[in-house]
Formats: sequence, C-alpha cells, structure tokens
Amino acid sequence: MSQDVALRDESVYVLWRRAQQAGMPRRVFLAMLAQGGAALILAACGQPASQAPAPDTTPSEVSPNQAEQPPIVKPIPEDQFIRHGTNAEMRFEMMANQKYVTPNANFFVRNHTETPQIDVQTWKLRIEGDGVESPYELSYDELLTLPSTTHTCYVECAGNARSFFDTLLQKPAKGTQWGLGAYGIAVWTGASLATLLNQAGVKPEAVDVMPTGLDSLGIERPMSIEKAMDGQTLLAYQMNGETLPPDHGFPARAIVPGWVGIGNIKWVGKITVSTQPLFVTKNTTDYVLIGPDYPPQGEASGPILSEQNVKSAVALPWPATLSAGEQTISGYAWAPGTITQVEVSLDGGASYQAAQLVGDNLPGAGTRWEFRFTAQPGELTISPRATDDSGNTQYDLAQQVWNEKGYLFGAVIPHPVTVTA
Ligand SMILES: Nc1nc2c(c(=O)[nH]1)N[C@H]1C(S)=C(S)[C@@H](COP(=O)(O)O)O[C@H]1N2
Ligand SMILES: [Mo]
Repeated sequence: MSQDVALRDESVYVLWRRAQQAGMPRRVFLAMLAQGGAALILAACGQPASQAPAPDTTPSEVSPNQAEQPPIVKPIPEDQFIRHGTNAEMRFEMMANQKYVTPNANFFVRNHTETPQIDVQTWKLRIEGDGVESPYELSYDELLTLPSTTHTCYVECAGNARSFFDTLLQKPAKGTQWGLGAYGIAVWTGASLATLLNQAGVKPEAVDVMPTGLDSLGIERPMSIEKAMDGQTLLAYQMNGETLPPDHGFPARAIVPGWVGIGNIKWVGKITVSTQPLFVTKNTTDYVLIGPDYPPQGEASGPILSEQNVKSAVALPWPATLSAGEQTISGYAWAPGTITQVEVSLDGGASYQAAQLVGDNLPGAGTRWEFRFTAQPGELTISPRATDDSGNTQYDLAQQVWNEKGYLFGAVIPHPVTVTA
C-alpha cells in the first residue's frame, strides 16, 4: 500500500466523491487507491496531486456540488456534537442527565462515506457463501416477522479516544481524532444472526461471517462463526424502540456486542458465510494493530482487533468549569464485560477514591458512576479509572502502547477542569 492510504478516512471519502463525479467505478477507485494513492486518483480525475485533500479535510472544505448529499442525515448541532469530516462525535456532557441509554439524536455517527438512502420496498438481504447450504434471501417485511431478540449494548469505535495519543503522549495516530464520544449505549432489536444463518442452513464447517454494507464503498468486516452464532449478535432493525434511523443503518445493521465498532456493519445488504477465513481491508490493514510492538499476522499487518477495551469518561464539557464547593459529577464506564469498580483521581493519578456505580450495569453496555468531592478554586484534572469483571483496569499513561492507527487507547484520561471561586 502506498503512503497515501495513510490519509485519514474522511480524506478518502472526499477523494471518492471526486472520483464518483469523474465517473470512476468503485472497483477502479479502490485499485488506484491501493496502487498510487490520492495522487494517482486525482491525476485520473484530471486534477494535480497538489490538490490532494489535507488530512483534516472537513465537509466545509468540500465544494458545494460535492456536498449536495450530506454525509449525515440527522441534525448535528454544534453544542451536542463535534464534527470530524463525515463523522460526528457525541459531546460526552450529553450523557450527564441520561437515564442509561444514549438517545438516538445524541448517538455518535461514524460513516466511512455517507449515509445511503435505501428503499425498503426493494431492499433485500442475501445470505450466501460456501458456508451455507443454499443462498437465502429475505425482504424487510420477512425480516420483521422472524423471532426478535432485544439486547442492550454499546457501539464504540475502535479509534475512540485516539486523539489522546497526540495530546497526552505526543505520538499522534492516524485517523479521526476522536475524544471519548465515539461511544453510545442503545437497546437494539432485531433477528439474531443465529436465526438468520440457520434459515440459510449454516454448515458445521463455516468459520467466518461477513456482513456487507450498501454504502458507496460497500464497507464490510468479518467476524468469527462463534460470535455470529452466540444469540446476542443481531441484525437489528430497531434502536431504542424506534425504527433504525438512516445514519445508524436503516433498514438493518449488525450488532456485535463488545466488539470493535466496525463489526457493527450498517445498511447490510449481504451476509457472506465462509468455510475459509475471510480477509478484506478492514481486517488486514485497518482495524489491526500496526507498530513496532505488533508483528504482522498472516495476511494481516498486525493482530486483528475483535473486542474493545475498558474505558471511562467524565460527563462534563472538555475542558470543564465548575464552581467551588460540594460537587457531584457523573460519568460512564464500559467494557465488553461488566464494570466492577470505578475510582477517581483528583491528583493526576497519585491517589484514587471510589466512585459510586449508579443504576443499570449491563455487560458490554456500561454503567453510570457518580463522584462527590469538594472543589477548591484553581485548575485540576478529574481522572476516572475503571475495572471490569475480567480484572482489566485502565492503566497509567506511561504503559500505553502506541499503534499507527491509534486503536484501543486504554490509559486513564485526565479531564481538565477549572474551578471558579
Ligand atoms: N456500512 C457501514 N457500516 C459501518 C460503518 C460504515 O462506514 N459503513 N462504520 C463502522 C464503524 S467504524 C463504526 S464505529 C460504527 C458506528 O456506528 P454508528 O454510526 O451507528 O454510531 O458503524 C460501523 N458500521
Ligand atoms: Mo469505528
């Protein structure tokens, strides 16, 4: 792969829009991207390489005719979200007053390209591959009549908290510079993947299952047959009791509890079941750990990500201002398993005090926590540290291992606060 593939995802998206306008088929685009990167594609579109999009290209820098279809359909108010190109991060203070789940309106959006408009009248899901007895196709109405399963869990981007490689470690990682808000909890309802795969006659030799999205780049990412068949892995058509919103995958998306966000493929049109391990860019060069500490593994440039890690966040603006005196602050902590403990440090990690876990605490979803303290005027940091039921604890910054694409940041994150008299 050339250097240019190191472009941030939103830049690839801008390139793809230019290529589409120039009438370039997706297959040609992907081949050129792999061979010659942005420069080759721009040359093919009749533009000099000096016009290659800068890593921080955002929709505001996209010319009006490129921006005619917004990458995100729902409103993204500035006071509730931080825009990162085609993506929108939830401002974590939005979780301060939630009961437990993240409302659909506040849920972060991670789009490699743009939210497609899908006609549910013509939409069909096809399950195929050598891992099933016979290809199986069903319509939206048929999907809704299958036995339904409801599961509450988070979707979290593997790159959530990536910006801290730069701001805390001064070792920037490539990709969308998320704070902590590429996370949200929802109640998902759909057919279990097990139900669907059984309809197609899944074979005992099947090893991998890969949903493919109907977005313009056909985003896809395999999972193991074990994960697909565990009964909690869903093809969801409802989110928090509403029809799945367009930005979150309407008409149907995969929900792969506890796994990296990319597993939760949106706008699914096809599911491939294979008796051989499947390798695509999203498990060979993306969503794998690349760096000096991570040797390549077979076809992949490094260890292939599956589960997310333990994290916690303070539900206050970044940076925050508090008034002096008694304060009760809240936040969330989450892991693929169950959170057993949250502690808070007010002295940069020298000492910790226990926080209270409040309300629901579901595995693979997270828990709300609260912490009371007396705020003294001046500058301070609030650093939560979570532990899960497998004994994983957030570690000190010095122990954070760097990887090129900045996945699975797991160190304690100090939240900056000014206390006014
Ligand atoms: N088809 C498709 N599915 C996708 C993506 C995408 O760009 N296209 N992004 C993935 C990534 S990287 C994440 S983190 C989650 C985000 O889900 P959300 O946008 O509903 O929050 O969707 C995943 N599913
Ligand atoms: Mo993601």
